[in-house]
Amino acid sequence: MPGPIGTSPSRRWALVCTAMAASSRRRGVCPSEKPWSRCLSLHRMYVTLFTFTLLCLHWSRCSSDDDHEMEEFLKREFSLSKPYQGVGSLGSSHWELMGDAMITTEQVRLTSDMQSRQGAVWSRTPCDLKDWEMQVHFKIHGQGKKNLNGDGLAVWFTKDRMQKGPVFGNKDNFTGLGVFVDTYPNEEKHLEAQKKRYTPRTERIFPYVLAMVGNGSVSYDHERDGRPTELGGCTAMVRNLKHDTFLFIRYVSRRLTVMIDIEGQHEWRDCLDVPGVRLPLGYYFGASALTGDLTDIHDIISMKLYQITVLSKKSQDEEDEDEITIPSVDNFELLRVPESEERMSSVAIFFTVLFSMVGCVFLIVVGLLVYGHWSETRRKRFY
Ligand SMILES: *[C@@H]1O[C@H](CO)[C@@H](O)[C@H](O)[C@H]1NC(C)=O
Ligand SMILES: *[C@@H]1O[C@H](CO)[C@@H](O)[C@H](O)[C@H]1NC(C)=O
Ligand SMILES: [Ca+2]
Repeated sequence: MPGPIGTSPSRRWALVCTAMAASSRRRGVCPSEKPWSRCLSLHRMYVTLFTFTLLCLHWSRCSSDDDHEMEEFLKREFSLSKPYQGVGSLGSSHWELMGDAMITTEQVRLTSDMQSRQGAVWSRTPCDLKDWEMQVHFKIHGQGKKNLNGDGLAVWFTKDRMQKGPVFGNKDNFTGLGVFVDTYPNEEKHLEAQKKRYTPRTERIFPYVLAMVGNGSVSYDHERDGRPTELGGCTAMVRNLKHDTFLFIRYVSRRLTVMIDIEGQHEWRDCLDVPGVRLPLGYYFGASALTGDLTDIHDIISMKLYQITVLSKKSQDEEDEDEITIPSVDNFELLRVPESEERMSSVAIFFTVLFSMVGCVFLIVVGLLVYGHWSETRRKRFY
C-alpha cells in the first residue's frame, strides 16, 4: 500500500500559501506540482501580487519544510473489510447497515441498479483520532450509458449517523465532512434544458469528486452539484472499470487531502488539498449512496482507517490550544471560484491592457533616456 507522504507545517503563511496554490490548482489550469510557475492567470495575479511577493519570500521554507515523518497504523475498529463478519446482523459488529444496503461475500452493496434506492453503512464507534487517513475501495457500475446514471456515493465523517436524506443518502445540513463521488451532472443538464452553455472555465467534467464541510446549517445544493460549498474537487472517470478504484481521504494537522487511484496503476493522483479544515473529534465514519430516476450499483469493498502519527521535530504549534466544536474551513472565500468571475474578467482584461501599456511606455522612456545618455557620452568621447 502507498506509504505516507510529507505534510507542510501549519503556520499561518503556509496555510495561506497552500490555500492559494490549491485554489489555483482547482481551476484546472495548474497540472504541475509547481503551482506558481504557470498557473496564475493575469487578472488574478494583480489581485494576489502583494501576497505573492510575501509568499515568494517564504516559498523555500514552504516547500522544503517536510522535516517531520509520519507513521500509520490500521485501526480495525474503524475499518470495514471482507469477510464483513457480523456486519448488518450482529449488534456487536463495528459497522451497521441502513436502508437498501446489503452484504454479499464480495462487497457492501449500498444500492443496486434500481430507481429510488438509498443505502448506507455506518461505523458504530465515534472516532477520537486527531490525524487519520481513510482508504476507500469502491466500485460504481451499471447498465446506464454515460450521463444516464446516478447519483453517486459519499464518504462521511459526521456528527450524526444513520439518517436518511437527499445528500447521497444522508441527511442535508449535515455536520462534518462529506466527500462525494457525484456521477450525474445535474447543473449541466439543467443549463442544457435552458439552452445555456458553460464557459469552459467553470465546467466540471463528471463523474466528479468533491469535498464539503457542513456545520449543521449549510445545505448541499443538489441542483448545482454542490458548487456553492465545494472545497475542491477533480474529475474521476470511475464507472464500469475492470480494475479497482480507490479514494483516499487524509486529515492530518487540519489539512484535508483527497487523492484517487482509478487508473489501475497503483498511483495516487491529487484531487484536492485544503489546509485549515477544522473537524471536531468524536464523529462517525460512514458511506452512503443514492439512486433517483437514474441508477447505478454503488459498492464499498473496503474502508480502511489508518491512524497517522506525526513525529514532528518541532514543538507542537498553535494547533492544540483550542478545542474544535463546530466544523469550519479557514479562508473558505479564498478557495471559492467567484460567482462573478466572468464579469470580473473583462474588468481584469482592461486593467491588464492598461498596466501593460503603462509598462511599455515606461520601458520605452527608460530606453530612450539610456540611449540618449549613451550616445551623449559616446559623442563626448569622440570629440
Ligand atoms: C455555518 O456556516 C455558514 C456559512 O459559512 C455561516 O453563515 C453560519 O454562521 C455557520 N453556522 C454556525 C453555527 O457556525
Ligand atoms: C438546512 O438549512 C437551511 C438554512 O439554514 C434551511 O433553510 C433548511 O430548511 C435546512 N434544511 C433541512 C433539511 O434542515
Ligand atoms: Ca449530481
